[in-house]
Amino acid sequence: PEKVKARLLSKYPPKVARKRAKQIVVNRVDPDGKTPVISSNVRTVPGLMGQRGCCYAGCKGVVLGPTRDIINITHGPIGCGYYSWLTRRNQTDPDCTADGHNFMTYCFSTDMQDQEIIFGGEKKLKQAIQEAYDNFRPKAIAVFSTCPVGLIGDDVHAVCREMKAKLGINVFGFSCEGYKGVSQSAGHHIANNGIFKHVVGLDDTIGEGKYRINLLGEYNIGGDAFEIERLFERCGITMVSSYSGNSSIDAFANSHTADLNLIMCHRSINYVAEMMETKFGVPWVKVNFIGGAATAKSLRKIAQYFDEKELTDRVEAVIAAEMPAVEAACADVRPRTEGKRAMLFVGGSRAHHYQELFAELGMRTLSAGYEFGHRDDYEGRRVLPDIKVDADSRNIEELAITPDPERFNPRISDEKKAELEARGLQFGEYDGMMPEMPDGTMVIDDLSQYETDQLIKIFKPDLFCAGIKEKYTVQKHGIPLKQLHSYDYGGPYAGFKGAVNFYHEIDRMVSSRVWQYMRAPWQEHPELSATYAWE
Ligand code: CFM
Ligand code: HCA
Repeated sequence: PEKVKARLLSKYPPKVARKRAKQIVVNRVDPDGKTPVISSNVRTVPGLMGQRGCCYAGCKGVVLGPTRDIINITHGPIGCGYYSWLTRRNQTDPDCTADGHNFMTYCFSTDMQDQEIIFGGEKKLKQAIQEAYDNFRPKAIAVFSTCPVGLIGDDVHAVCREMKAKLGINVFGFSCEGYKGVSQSAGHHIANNGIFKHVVGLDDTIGEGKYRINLLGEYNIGGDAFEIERLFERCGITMVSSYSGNSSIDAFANSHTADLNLIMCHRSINYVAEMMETKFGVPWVKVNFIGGAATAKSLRKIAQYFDEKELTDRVEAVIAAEMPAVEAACADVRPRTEGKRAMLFVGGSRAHHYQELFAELGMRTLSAGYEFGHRDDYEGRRVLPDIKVDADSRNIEELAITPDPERFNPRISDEKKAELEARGLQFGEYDGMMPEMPDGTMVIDDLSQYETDQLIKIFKPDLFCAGIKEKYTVQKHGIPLKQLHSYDYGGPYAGFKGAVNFYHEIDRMVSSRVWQYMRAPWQEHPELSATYAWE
């Protein structure tokens, strides 16, 4: 791997190579669980083609887009709204709320033109909010800023305050201009702050259910949340709110009444979990519903927390009833998937979570990395105190949260917490991706297209996992690509049923020779071939 690293860096100018050298790391795991340091959450070198998205994508597209009954208005040129309009395949079930509101099938935008860039866009934004209200009578309207909004100085927050007073519904804005921060990760933070400031805690009603949890960082891509909700229901666990797959604004408003937060995607939502713990006393634990064994383990964690025989028995009964089908499906495909080699370069959590599913299939992960994960997502939260806060991160507001004078209520006593910890339940912890990756594997942050091509040439993996921008270039190398963002029209892959779907999909992909049979035009007609001068 050290040689491969040197080869990846060899074509870069010295300054670029020095920067990338800190983001391309050969994993070493020592017995104390220490990992090498990886540089991450830093600016992409201009000129390198990367995988990342923008701050607006993280705020509107990722965190708030999946909420069905908030009208999300993109204040900006139409392309931003259009790109973030359900391309992520986040599903929802409007029958879950009484009014049946579902605005996700619409794309709301102020469709900013040159006129607004020159004379300002606040007037058009007010009109758009009014028009959305008149047509749909929603409970809430949210406004999302795109790059030009910050550049021309429109005050979306003032417009939202004015329209909130005028219409009498919740109207709030986000300064999530695309260029803020270094990736969509900044947008997650801004979205977390906004939802916490404007929505969480508005409804104190304690609903029914004995075991009341929130599921944080699960976005119902390809129906994942539906499968997890099915399991909760079977186990007798009540989900107060999900953040934010299949979610509604009323559930967010009430979510601080839950007794436990489960964090699926740590990167995108850890801020809400931390703030809810500080203000209301709700503890959080990390879960992972990707993989059969991981799902069973996560359900057991919930049972361990509530520590009541009734729940533990029921969770065990559900696992006993559902695992055999998962194990049978795995045993069926495993002779064909065993020993196959995968690479995963996705977002800020899936490059980690999906390694469990591949391990169940007997597949090896040669190399993996996040687009925009931070050091804690790679190395574990224990490195949080060592992370240097740079100017780009300092630009993102950090809310000062204190315990609520009336509503702060620690859900479990310190003694009980210590007892559960002694029994292995970790609170407020995430160990990150690297401690679970084998020694000598390559961990690469913010992978570039050039590095993608080189890795494929050097390793010839059996499967490459990434997104739509990488898909076709990888297939042109003769390697199948599985989109771990949108799932390529497939899914769900979470929970027990999801694992079975995934096993079959991966069997199909690594057992098919279709991409190797493809011949590019220049391979059949040598006169079309050309070489780059620098190669
Ligand atoms: Fe979390 Fe996500 Fe991901 Fe993410 Fe994303 Fe996504 Fe992703 Mo695409 S919230 S970090 S910003 S798990 S949209 S559902 S697939 S990059 S790995
Ligand atoms: C985003 C959304 C995205 C993009 C996926 C891809 C998603 O980052 O804005 O590049 O294929 O999951 O839809 O991550």
